Amino acid sequence: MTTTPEAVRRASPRSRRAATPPDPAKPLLPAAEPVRLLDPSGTPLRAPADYPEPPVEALVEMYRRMVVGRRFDVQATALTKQGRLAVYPSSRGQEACQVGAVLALRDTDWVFPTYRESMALVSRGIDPVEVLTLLRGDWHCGYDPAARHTAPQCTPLATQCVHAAGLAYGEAYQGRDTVALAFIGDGATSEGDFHEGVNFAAVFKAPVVYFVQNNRYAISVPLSRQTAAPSLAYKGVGYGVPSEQVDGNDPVAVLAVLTRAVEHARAGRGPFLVEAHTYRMEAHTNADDASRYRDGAEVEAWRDRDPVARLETYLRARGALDDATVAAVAEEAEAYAADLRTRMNTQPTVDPMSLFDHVYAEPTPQLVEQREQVRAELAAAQDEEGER
Ligand SMILES: Cc1ncc(C[n+]2csc(CCOP(=O)(O)OP(=O)(O)O)c2C)c(N)n1
Ligand SMILES: [Mg+2]
Repeated sequence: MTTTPEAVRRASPRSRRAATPPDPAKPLLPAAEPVRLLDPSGTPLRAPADYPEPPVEALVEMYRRMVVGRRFDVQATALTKQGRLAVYPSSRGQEACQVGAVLALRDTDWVFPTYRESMALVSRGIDPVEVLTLLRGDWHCGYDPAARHTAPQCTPLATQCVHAAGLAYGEAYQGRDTVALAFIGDGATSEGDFHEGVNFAAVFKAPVVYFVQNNRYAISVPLSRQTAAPSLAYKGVGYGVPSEQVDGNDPVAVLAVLTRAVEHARAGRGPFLVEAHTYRMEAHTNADDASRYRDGAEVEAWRDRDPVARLETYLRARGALDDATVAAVAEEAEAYAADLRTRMNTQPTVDPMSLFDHVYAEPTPQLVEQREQVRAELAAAQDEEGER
């Protein structure tokens, strides 16, 4: 049989197509643009098929928790100025992420927070005084992690990523359908522990949601000096982890995307990575001056994308929120802040000697020596006080 050039030309496109294997990375890839269900003014956009809009009651509850959470955050910052808190990392501007993560989970699921997540923890129902215990300078995290299914707030960057992978693997191994959600910042995705945690979770199909809050800064380091990745969500794909990016100041989209990510993990399909594009409105902590490394125009531009106002506008337009409810929520937030103020305005009673407890099961000789030194210094100070 002779093959004419014409026959080859006609046959080749199809055979070439048939020979191209499907791209295995494609199902893992995030959307080209962050998922968005509301525009910055609060006007609804068409929900993508993968991310149906959450029920309206959940969104009203989200609004309530975001308002209370913001008021808590403002109060905590004020407490640092009054000397009642040693340090406070604000999450103002990140309310949709803080509350959305909590609402996407069950109470029996585990949260692995960083120092930035106080708002998420109070939104989980943990007593705010307990949440602020560590930031007040105590040696313990204030709440019972096992009872609240919430790990202590992690200051060593990204270490919570491996803790979450281990816990989630253990839960699945014991036949429970618990999901672990690990918060992580943009800067911390450059840490080895982030990569080790995501890789372990992927290989062993641990039910973890890695939730990257990309607030565009790691203290003073801007995102452009942190990574050359097109989006932090692409960091999951290299480990075989399906990943998504979402507008982190769009509360409806955040809840929709995280709900799907949690469902994916709970169904036994392994970890999921979500990157939320958001912005830290305040300085890194009260000890930082953000005006030294970012200009006011940038901050103002993000003020226009405020997540609380965005959700309020949307819910009012839908008829799901009225003046009376808005006023009642504001009143609840004020009462919450007043109660926190009162309880934080007391001098905590701490025994300096407790510094040495719980360090080791058997104290080292150095620790014993240091303990004796502190005991002697305290006794001498007390004698001096008595003589005056
Ligand atoms: C292992 C480690 N290295 C450095 C630090 C100091 N540090 C504290 S916060 C921070 C920036 C982290 O930025 P990012 O991950 O974006 O989180 P954000 O503070 O913006 O929420 C750094 C470098 C640390 N806590 N731990
Ligand atoms: Mg950051």
